[in-house]
Amino acid sequence: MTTLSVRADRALLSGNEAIARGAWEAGVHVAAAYPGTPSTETLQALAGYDEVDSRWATNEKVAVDVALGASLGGARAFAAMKHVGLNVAADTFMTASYVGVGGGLVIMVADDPGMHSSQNEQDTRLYARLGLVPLLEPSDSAEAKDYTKLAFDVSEEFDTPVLLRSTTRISHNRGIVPLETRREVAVRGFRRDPAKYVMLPAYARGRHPVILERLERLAGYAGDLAAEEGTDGRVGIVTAGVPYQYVKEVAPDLRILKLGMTYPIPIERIRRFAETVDRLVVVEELEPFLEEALLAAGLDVVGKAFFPRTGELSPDLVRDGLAALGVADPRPPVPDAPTTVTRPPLMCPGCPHMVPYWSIKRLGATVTGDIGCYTLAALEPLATMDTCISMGASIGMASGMAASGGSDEPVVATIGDSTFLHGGVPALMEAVYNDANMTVVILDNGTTAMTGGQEHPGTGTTLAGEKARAVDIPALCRAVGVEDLHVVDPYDVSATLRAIEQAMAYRGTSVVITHRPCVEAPLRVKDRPFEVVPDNCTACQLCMNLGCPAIVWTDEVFEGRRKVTIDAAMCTGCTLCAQLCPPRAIVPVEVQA
Ligand SMILES: Cc1ncc(C[n+]2csc(CCOP(=O)(O)OP(=O)(O)O)c2C)c(N)n1
Repeated sequence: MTTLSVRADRALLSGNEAIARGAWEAGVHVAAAYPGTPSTETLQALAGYDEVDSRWATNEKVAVDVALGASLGGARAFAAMKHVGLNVAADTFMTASYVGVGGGLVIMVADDPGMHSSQNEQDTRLYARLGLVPLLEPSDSAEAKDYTKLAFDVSEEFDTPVLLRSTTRISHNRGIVPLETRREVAVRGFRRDPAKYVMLPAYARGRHPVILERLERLAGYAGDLAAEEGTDGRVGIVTAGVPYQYVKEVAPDLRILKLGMTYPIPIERIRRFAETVDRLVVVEELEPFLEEALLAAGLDVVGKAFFPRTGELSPDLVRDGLAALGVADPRPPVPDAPTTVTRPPLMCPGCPHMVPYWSIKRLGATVTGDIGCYTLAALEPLATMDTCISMGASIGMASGMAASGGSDEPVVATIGDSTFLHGGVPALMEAVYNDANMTVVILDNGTTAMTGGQEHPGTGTTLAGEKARAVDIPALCRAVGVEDLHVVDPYDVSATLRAIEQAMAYRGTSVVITHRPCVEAPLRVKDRPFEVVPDNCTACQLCMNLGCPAIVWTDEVFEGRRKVTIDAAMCTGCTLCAQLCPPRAIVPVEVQA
C-alpha cells in the first residue's frame, strides 16, 4: 500500500486508500472491482491486506455480482468502480436493492465532475434515488474511512446495499487518517430464503413496499447523521462532500447543514434547519439533486442559479456564488497567469497501437472506436476513429453501421484487450451470429494500460500477483464462430497492413488481433534507440504519420519540407519508423565500443 506513515496510529492517505482502510477495518471479506479512474487505487490498496479476498472482475456488473453473492453468503463484501461502471452494473444493482444483504454490502462509486478522465460526468446520487438505496458522501480522507465503516453497519442494520460516493477530489487528495484495528466479523453463512433472494414477480412485489418502508427509516438516520455548524444565519448552506470544504474555506462562519447521507434526503431535518436561517441555499456539484427535492418539498431554496451545474466546483466558484448572494467578498483580481504551451495527449513512443491505426488509415475505413489508450488515435496525425461512446460499444456499433449500409468504406471496430473482455465479447457474438460484414481489430497489449496497467482475465495474473489461467483470445474468437482470424505482431508494419487488408476484404465478420506487450509493461526491454542520418533524410515525413512522440521536427529543410530527427532518450527502439522510411535514413544508434 502506498501510504506515508506520519505516526503509527495515523497515516496520510488518499481518499481511495482511506476507503480501502475503512473496508479492511470493517472486517470486509471479499472485494471486487474493474479499474476506472478515479476509483482504481481502492482495490489495489485493499489487495495489500491479506485478510481480504480482493480481485479484479471482468467488468463492473461481474464485480457487483461477486460482491452480492459474497454478501448473501454472509460475508462483508465490497465493490468499487468509476461512475460509468455503475451503468454496466445497474441491472444487478437495481434488484440487489430489493434483495437486501446477508453480510454488509458496500458499493463505492467514484464520480468525475469536470471529466478529468471520463466520457461523461453523470451524478451517482441519481442512481441512489433510482435504486432506492442509501448513499453516503465523505468530504475528506478521514471521513472516507469512517463512512466506509458506517456503510457496512448501515447495510446490515437496514438490510440494504449502500452506495459510497466519492469524487475525483476526494479519491485523489490526501489527508491525515486516524488508524484503527480490524474488527473481525464472522461470516454469517447463507440462509436460504427464496421469497427474499429469488426475484420472481410474485416475490419482488412483496419486496417493493419493504424497500419503501426502509427508506423512511433511513431518512431519519440521514437526519441524525447531518451536522450543523456556523453562526452567520444570513444564509444557511445545505451541502455535502467536497463542496462542504469549499464553503468552509470561503465563508467559515456561515450556518451550514452538512449532510453525510445525501440519499434518502433528510427533508424534515433540513426543514428544521431552514427555520433558523434567513435564506436556504444548496451548494452541490453537478445535478440540482438536493435543490429539486427541497423545492418539491415546498422549501424556498436556491442553488444552481448561483453555482454551476457542469464541471467541478472550486473555492473560486463557490466564492463567486456566495458573493452574488451577498455573503462573501468577491474574488480579488488576479494578475494574468503566464501562458503555458498546450500539448495534446500523445501515445507513448513505441506504442504497439500506432501501426494498426496507421494501417487502417492507409486502407480507408469507417472506424467505430472504443475506450483505452488507443482512443488517442482519434487525434492527429492518426485521426482514425469516428466514434467512441462506452466500453465495448465499438463492436456492436460496427455491426449496426454495417447493417445501415451508410458507410461507403469498410467498417472496422477497434478495441483493446481489457475492453474486449469487459464488454466486447457479447457484441462479437452478435456480429458473427447476424453475419455482420465488418472487421474487429483487437489491440492486445496484455494489460489495462489506460488506467495504469492492471491485470485482467487475459493476462494470466491475478490482482494478488498470482498465476491464473489466461483467456486465449484467438481461441475465444474461434469459439464464437469467427472464421477469418489473423494474429499479427504490430511491430511488423507490412504484416499488420496485410492482415488488416485481408480481413477487410473478407465478406463477413473478421478479426485481427495485434499482439505485442504495452511499452510500459514491467518486463519491457528497451532496445537500442534509432537515429535519423540527416544526409539521407529526404523530408518525406512518412514516419510522422505514426504519431510517435520520439520523432521530432528539425529546422533543416529539404525541397521546402522540414526534416525530422529522433529523441534518443524517448526512443524505445521499436523499429516502426525505420520500417516506414523509404530512403532507409533511420538506423540504430551505433554502440560505442
Ligand atoms: C464502464 C467503464 N469502466 C471503466 C472505465 C475506465 N477505463 C477506460 S479504458 C479502460 C480499459 C483500457 O484497457 P484496454 O482496452 O486493454 O486498452 P489499453 O488502454 O490497454 O490500450 C478502462 C478500465 C471506463 N471508461 N468505463
